[in-house]
Amino acid sequence: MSSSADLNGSSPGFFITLEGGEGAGKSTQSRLLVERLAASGLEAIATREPGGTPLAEAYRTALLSGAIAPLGPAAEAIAFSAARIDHLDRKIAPALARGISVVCDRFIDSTRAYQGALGQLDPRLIAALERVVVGRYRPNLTLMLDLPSEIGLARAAARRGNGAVADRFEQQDLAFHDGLRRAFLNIATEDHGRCVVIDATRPPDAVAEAIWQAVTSRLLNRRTVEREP
Ligand code: T5A
Repeated sequence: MSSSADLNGSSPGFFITLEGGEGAGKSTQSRLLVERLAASGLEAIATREPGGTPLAEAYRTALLSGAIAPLGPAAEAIAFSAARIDHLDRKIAPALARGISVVCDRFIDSTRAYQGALGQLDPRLIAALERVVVGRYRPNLTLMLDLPSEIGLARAAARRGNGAVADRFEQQDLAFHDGLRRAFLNIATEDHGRCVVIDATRPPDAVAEAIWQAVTSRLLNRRTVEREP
């Protein structure tokens, strides 16, 4: 596994991210995973991007309203990254330093997929932003919640309810969301040491069980083996 949030050090905290298209179930599963980690004796917090701190939530409002969209995908990538700096500095890094696991709904792979692959940004810009912003705080494990775009968009629309307006990214057409799904799957293939693809079409409990198996085999059991004399 690449440089990650202190997996081999003294901190028992893990940095776990959930990624995937709109309505894939990331928020639902973040909450369930934090509960399961707590039940197994690991203190954990759920957080999200963009957001997680007051300043980053202000960026979220601007980004999801579409106010930054006219400036183009480079400006959006920079704004998501600025929000990420505050989120890392004020919430993620301090929690990990205290041995608290962090479960984050979206992180660097969303920038890679939305602004990088679909925004057609130069991969060198995305890589440079990650290097400057994320540094050593690479996730220990990324769970890619995969499902057909139509299902995810229907879930997101049902949750939003009648009359509420879709945000700047949900408003994109189906081809955009299909491309997004491919981009996430490509990331998972390229970075298979960090990523596990989870079939998110199943009921929430079944998805949660698949996630727990991935967390157990990729993180919890591995650490036990690493610490054996
Ligand atoms: N973005 C973000 C970028 O472009 N670049 C970046 O760098 C970052 C960080 C964030 C937007 O910003 C973009 C990507 C996004 O477009 P958001 O509101 O956080 O916006 O959007 P999402 O992350 O897509 O969040 P959603 O809330 O829409 O979807 P979730 O969290 O994946 O799904 P969830 O859990 O809220 O579930 C949606 C509905 O489905 C039901 C739930 O009860 C809920 O009603 N549900 C299920 N139904 C059936 N079966 C299951 N297994 C279900 N799981 C959940």
